[in-house]
Amino acid sequence: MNSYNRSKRLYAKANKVMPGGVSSPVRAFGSVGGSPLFIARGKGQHIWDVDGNRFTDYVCSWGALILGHANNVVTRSVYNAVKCGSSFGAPTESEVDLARRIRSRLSSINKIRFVNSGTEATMSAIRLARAYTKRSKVIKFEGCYHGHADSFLSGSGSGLATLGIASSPGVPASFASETISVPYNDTNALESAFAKHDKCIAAVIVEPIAGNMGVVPPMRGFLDSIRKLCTDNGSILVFDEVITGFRVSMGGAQKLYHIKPDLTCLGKIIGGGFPIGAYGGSKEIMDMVAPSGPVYQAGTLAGNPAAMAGGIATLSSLHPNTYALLERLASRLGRGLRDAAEDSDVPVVINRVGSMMSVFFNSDQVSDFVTSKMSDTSSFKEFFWRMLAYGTYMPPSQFESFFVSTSHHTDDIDTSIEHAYDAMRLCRTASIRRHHA
Ligand code: KE4
Repeated sequence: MNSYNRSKRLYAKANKVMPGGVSSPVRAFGSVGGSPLFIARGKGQHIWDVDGNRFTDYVCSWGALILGHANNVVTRSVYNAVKCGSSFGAPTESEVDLARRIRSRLSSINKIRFVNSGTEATMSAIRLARAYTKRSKVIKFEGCYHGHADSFLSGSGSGLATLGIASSPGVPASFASETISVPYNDTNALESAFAKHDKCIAAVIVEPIAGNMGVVPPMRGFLDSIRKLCTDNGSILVFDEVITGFRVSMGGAQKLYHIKPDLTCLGKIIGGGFPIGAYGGSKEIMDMVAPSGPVYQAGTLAGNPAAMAGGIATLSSLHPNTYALLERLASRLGRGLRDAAEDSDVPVVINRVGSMMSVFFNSDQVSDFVTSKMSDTSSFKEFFWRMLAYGTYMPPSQFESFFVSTSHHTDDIDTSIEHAYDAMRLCRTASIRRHHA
């Protein structure tokens, strides 16, 4: 049995100086209970907590570390960059390099602006879409999460779903009224929203593969219908590819589903584990961004050398066969977890696209936020802690995605699956006990 004593002591200290003892809510283990683990270091597919326990990591910094922890190429590249200075507040060659590498992979991007987080990317993209269309209303989808900007905090996934927060206080009703939430995968609801707000919709922002209500893939035709409705109504289609960008293919979800968005938001992988975000699109739209145009957006550390070096090293390590490897590893994990659940007659649905997946303790298809929230979070919690005890670190929420990196090996996957058989048996027993209590 693992000891988590040092983590517990640190958590008690952390709670005295930081809200919830964490720098981001979903890290606090809110929906699985107990104290969060404090992580001391990571290498490849493994992380070690401050008590010295080693875990196979399927969080991978929420998807940022597609090459695993402390990848040698990334680490060396960032070290060499910061030896020359960490920030100049001036243009650098590496920003041009990374911008050109992204542009060469995402044909919808002619120009790109770097920022410091996915939130900044989506917030800026929506501001730009509103300026370009001279409209104010934005449509998002229930269960999707686009960061914590005021426009996005109603009916959102990720930490809000994890903590059961329907919409955050502090967002004026006047702001919230400009955002319309409709169910994911519901084309009829989207058509109705467009009809109701005729020619007032500045943008539709969507996770082309939802990752923040757990993984929910787009149903056939869903993304095409969004594209057509935006085109027909003169609205901007924003693909939030902060997770999916370079995760599900070299060209992200837009390449996988052959959809050309008007704006794309990126983050996570393009920084190789360093603070980053980006938004990009056509020259016509992007040239509206200051200083080439009037739409203001700025940032002291935007395009900083560390994140640029991390991104360049990461993207230069990704090749078509990378995705074949990730597919083999992730499909093995998904199949194994499903088999382990079936072996104990635990109702589980696995949603997976490439190396992003979720295990829903649910007997029905999970295709939107309503069905996702019908999952048995008590069983997820049981499973989470059993797997943690065995040395498998899963995302501490039913409403997040597992990730596999290129540093995971089949024996890591097989060990996790082996442990899942036992964890599922214990879940089954606990579920029976709960139902008879
Ligand atoms: P950041 O501001 O956290 O860099 O990115 C916001 C964001 C935007 N769009 C999508 C699709 C995202 O998934 C995110 C952030 N993802 C969450 C986890 N699903 C970050 C984890 C956290 O909030 O601590």
